[in-house]
Amino acid sequence: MQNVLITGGAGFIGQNLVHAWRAARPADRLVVVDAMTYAANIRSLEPLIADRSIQFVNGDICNAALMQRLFEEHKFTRVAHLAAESHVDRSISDPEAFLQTNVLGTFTLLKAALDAWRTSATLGSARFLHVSTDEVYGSLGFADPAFTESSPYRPNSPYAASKASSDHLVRAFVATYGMPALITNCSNNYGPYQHPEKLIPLMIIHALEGKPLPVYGDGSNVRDWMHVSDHCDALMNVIERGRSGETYNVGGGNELNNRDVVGLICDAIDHAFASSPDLATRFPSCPAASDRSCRMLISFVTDRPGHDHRYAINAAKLADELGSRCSMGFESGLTQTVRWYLDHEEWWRDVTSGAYKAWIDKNYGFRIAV
Ligand code: NAD
Ligand code: TDX
Repeated sequence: MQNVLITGGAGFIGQNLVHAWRAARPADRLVVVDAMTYAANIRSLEPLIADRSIQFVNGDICNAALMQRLFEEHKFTRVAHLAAESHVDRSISDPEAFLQTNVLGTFTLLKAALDAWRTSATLGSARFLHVSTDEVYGSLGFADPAFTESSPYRPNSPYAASKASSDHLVRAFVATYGMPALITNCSNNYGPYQHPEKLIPLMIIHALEGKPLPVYGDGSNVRDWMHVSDHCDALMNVIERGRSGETYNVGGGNELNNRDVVGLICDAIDHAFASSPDLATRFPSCPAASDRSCRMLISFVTDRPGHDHRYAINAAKLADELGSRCSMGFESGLTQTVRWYLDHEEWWRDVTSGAYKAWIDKNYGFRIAV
């Protein structure tokens, strides 16, 4: 039985991890801490909060006194650190929060964990998993080999630079203080509960509403897509079985350019409308409601500044050492994800309209940033 802290547990990957952890390790005590930024959503966690399967704390990882108190109170033996500002476009227009949470927040959490584990003499058995990204390695050319754990760090966006800084802090805590920490660097995730600002949910929702599908530049940028359920399985495996102090790359092995991803989303929606006539009534503005392809909405727009060309992950270390492999193929994962957004219209409408913020304020008293 472990006492587990999951930071950022109300975010996209965090919510999926909380559910996966609860199902896989029912004896563990789970505490979720999340600052409830615009990216957070606790609707899916409500049943677990209500029946006390998890404890939810509305708090900021930059708050050193709170972090210290949580470690004292709960005697955490495992930390899965996911809390972050995560959207590259926001980091370009407003980078400050990225430095605050991703760099200073990670430092504050590391220090609280180290102090608590030193005091209780549990450094030898505790585990701190820092969840990071492939973006720290920068951009690959189309013919370059995939990133390995020894690829040099070359971050290009303020987001990537802030995550790279946090990785270096973790590394420094391992080398300097013997912190029992591990790092994972994962490729692009997709799946249920992803915020509609990210490529896949944004395109699904725009297509359903008949809005343009804004592909940056010429759409040739490549990402390595991974279903969030495979990422969560890998995280639980690494925190328990990974070698302390090591980095593990996590990747989907599904390299696709953005043009192709958006085309596949359009095809999946067209197909869903063809087999479910009620969708045309629910989403009358979608081209598929009048037997046209959603592809007609694809629109090439101004490129993202500093837009990385290609990410690709070599996940051989994770597979060879720990046996973790992706089980979800991209096309079936994407079809399931399109289905999830079709079946959870209220969830994403509440996020995009802001109704969720008002609801959570009324029911929980949390003020969510815009
Ligand atoms: P997300 O933006 O959906 O969720 C982040 C969560 O962190 C939110 O609930 C937010 O409220 C919370 N948070 C932000 N600042 C906080 C603070 N100061 N204190 C406490 N909580 C705070 O992000 P995500 O996509 O779920 O990503 C989770 C982690 O995984 C991040 O560290 C990200 O860098 C990493 N990652 C994401 C991907 C991806 O494709 N989404 C890929 C690789 C790695
Ligand atoms: O409207 C869009 N049009 C578009 O062409 C958006 C939102 C994105 N894009 C492109 C930019 C990227 O090449 O699609 C690709 C994916 O974009 P995002 O969903 O914003 O993801 P990305 O920038 O690749 O970063 C993601 O993967 C790594 C996550 O947001 C990060 O948190 C994670 O670390």
